[in-house]
Amino acid sequence: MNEIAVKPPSGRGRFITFEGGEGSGKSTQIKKLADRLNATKLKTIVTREPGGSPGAEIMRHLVLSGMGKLLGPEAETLLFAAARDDHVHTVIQPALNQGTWVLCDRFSDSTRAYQGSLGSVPAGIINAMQRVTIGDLKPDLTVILDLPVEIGLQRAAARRGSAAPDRFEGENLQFHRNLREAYRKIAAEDPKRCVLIDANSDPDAVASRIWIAVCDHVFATPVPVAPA
Ligand code: T5A
Repeated sequence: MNEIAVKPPSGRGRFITFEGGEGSGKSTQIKKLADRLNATKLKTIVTREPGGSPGAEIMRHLVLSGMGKLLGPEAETLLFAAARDDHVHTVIQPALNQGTWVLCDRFSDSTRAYQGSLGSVPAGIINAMQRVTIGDLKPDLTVILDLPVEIGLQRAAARRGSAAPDRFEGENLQFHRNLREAYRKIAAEDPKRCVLIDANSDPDAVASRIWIAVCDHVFATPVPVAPA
């Protein structure tokens, strides 16, 4: 594909988030997209949640160790929100203001899916936390990677090796099936922002699908064709 044929938009940076179940390939695909955007000379950073800033990385350790679970679903949600608040204000918003594109591995849809749909935290509480932490900030595009949960969990287990599963990887199969459905619902409810990508193919094929979505939703140009 002729990457340089894409004319980068100017002004504020664009905000693209990646979502999906465990082992769905978010980290792999975010790196591929960053490489592709860098080839268009766009300044791009890759970050993640929970984490992405020094303060939020401390919270990441707390929640993924399972300590947040002991406090109950609402308090655990507050920990994710506190991490997001620091990340948004110290990393994401300043970068966007400077014209940098921000690719983020998980964002507020993770809270909606994991703590809302699966953790039964009421939508009113999640919305209130969101107003405080992210205000009007909304991704320009959210890529939701979709694949059978058994495959995602196998990939995550193979990558983990002999290390113990983290707080959410250790949940049962039904939890992960419900999670997949929660993400499909999020995609269906907000089709302007979200694109559901079939992630059950080799990494390059998945990357091509994501690139088409980026061209369509963010660049608002047709996918560049390979030169003759
Ligand atoms: N969380 C997070 C909440 O509950 N609420 C919140 O608000 C937020 C922000 C974060 C956890 O926190 C929870 C959700 C999560 O449980 P994490 O450690 O950041 O945990 O992990 P995850 O985000 O879940 O991501 P994973 O590390 O599990 O997987 P990825 O990033 O989706 O997948 P990736 O790219 O690392 O790939 C996994 C393996 O599969 C291979 C890779 O090489 C790798 O070995 N792979 C493929 N193999 C075959 N075909 C492909 N297409 C492949 N793509 C990747």
